[in-house]
Amino acid sequence: MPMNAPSRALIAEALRGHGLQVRGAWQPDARDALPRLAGGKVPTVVWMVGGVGSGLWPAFAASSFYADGLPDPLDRWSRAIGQALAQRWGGLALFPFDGPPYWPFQQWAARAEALCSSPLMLRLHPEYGLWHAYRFALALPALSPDDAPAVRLGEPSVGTDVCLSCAGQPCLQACPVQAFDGKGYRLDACAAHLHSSQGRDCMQDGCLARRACPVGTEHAYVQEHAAFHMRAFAQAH
Ligand code: B12
Repeated sequence: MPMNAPSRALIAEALRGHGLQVRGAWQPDARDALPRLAGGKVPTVVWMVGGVGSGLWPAFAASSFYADGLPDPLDRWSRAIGQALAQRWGGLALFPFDGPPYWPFQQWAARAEALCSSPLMLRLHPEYGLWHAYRFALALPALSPDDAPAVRLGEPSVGTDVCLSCAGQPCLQACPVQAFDGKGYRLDACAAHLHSSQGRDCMQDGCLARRACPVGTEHAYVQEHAAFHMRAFAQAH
């Protein structure tokens, strides 16, 4: 098998020590306007890589990136891992935080596995709920023959919209400043709250609206991980 066609199992193995997971794959076409790979090759498959729950937290928190005091440690940690794997397999790593313009990670993610939109505008996974996010995508020149029949490639998201049938939609009731109305997100209201003393709960334990979702609560971020994201978010806004 060519070195540039790692199987899903091999990619998963390379990610395990970092606490990251393969989140499915999709097959790009010209409309996706992806960059060419080394040697002018067109990418054949894009593997989505992300974190589920706080799976990445122990590895990231133990890394030099977390401790070095420089800005954006999680993004720099992701870039180091993504670029090393891309180089190993003759591909390219694409990152959710490179932009604007940003790569449409949420649309890509829905092509790789079954997800639905949520009133919080985060994608909801049937098992992990809102407790998952993406660290990079690996665009590779070839798909391993081991995977061809097994991976979900470019199918539209299926399944019922879990949020539409959710009784009471607690996520929309939980935000102390009504930052969400199911159609938009009032970033200013959210950020002002986080900077006030009333925002301590969200800052310490994570967004109250996200925590109100009844799906996948066993995957909720551990306190340190939640606080890390909230701090990064509040510092930027
Ligand atoms: C810009 C951005 C933001 C901005 C949003 C500004 C705005 N109103 O658009 C700000 C800074 C507010 C933000 C905040 C957060 N974000 Co953000 N953000 C992004 C980023 C970098 C780019 C989005 C974008 O413009 N994409 C370009 C368009 C073309 O791509 P797209 O796939 O079509 O994405 C859009 C649509 O899918 C749409 N959308 C998604 N769901 C729904 C649902 C409805 C009803 C509607 C109308 C639209 C809609 O929103 C997306 C952005 O406009 C993405 C990473 C990425 N590259 O996608 C993360 C991303 C969307 N964010 C993410 C997260 C986790 C957060 C935070 C929770 C972070 C935190 N504090 O922990 C917060 C909270 C936001 C919230 N609750 O809504 C995750 C979501 C993971 C998931 N499960 O879906 C992403 C994918 C990053 C990642 N590494 O995984 N974010």
